[in-house]
Amino acid sequence: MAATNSAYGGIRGLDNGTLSGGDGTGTAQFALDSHRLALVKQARDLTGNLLPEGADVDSDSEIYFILIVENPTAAPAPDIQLHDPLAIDQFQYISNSLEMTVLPVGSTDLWNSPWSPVTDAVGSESPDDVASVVIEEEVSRITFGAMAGQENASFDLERGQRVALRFRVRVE
Ligand SMILES: [Ca+2]
Repeated sequence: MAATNSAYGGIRGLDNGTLSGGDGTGTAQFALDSHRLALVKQARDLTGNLLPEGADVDSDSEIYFILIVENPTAAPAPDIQLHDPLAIDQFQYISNSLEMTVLPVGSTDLWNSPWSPVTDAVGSESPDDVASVVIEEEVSRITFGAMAGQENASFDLERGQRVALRFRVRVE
């Protein structure tokens, strides 16, 4: 979505020319581009095969969930935040299985890219890294980025990059 915005006054006392005509039609127009970054969630088996949507999975089997966000824009996307609540009666989070990777948009082999471990912990006084898992009575909350209530380190996604977070669950 792009919108051309007009500034209707000088900025900090600087006459930027926008007041000609008094309607913002002066020379100092600027454009604001805002993009909603798409979030993709995948389910894969333990060897990385993509499970089709609605696929049956056996009780007690383990699968991966992968959350992927791409920034195809020409500007960095600051402060990416993801929240994936898992109902415990459906999926049991496998402890210490969080991993992340960052790679260029369009690269095809996500599964075999280098994944780095991320801890389940939130951190005691300050975040220990960019993601964490908090197990509650009915929900496992997997979060990424500086989310209110479960603050991890913040994460900025550079332009043209894609970040993915993966973890294992056991199907109940
Ligand atoms: Ca952590």
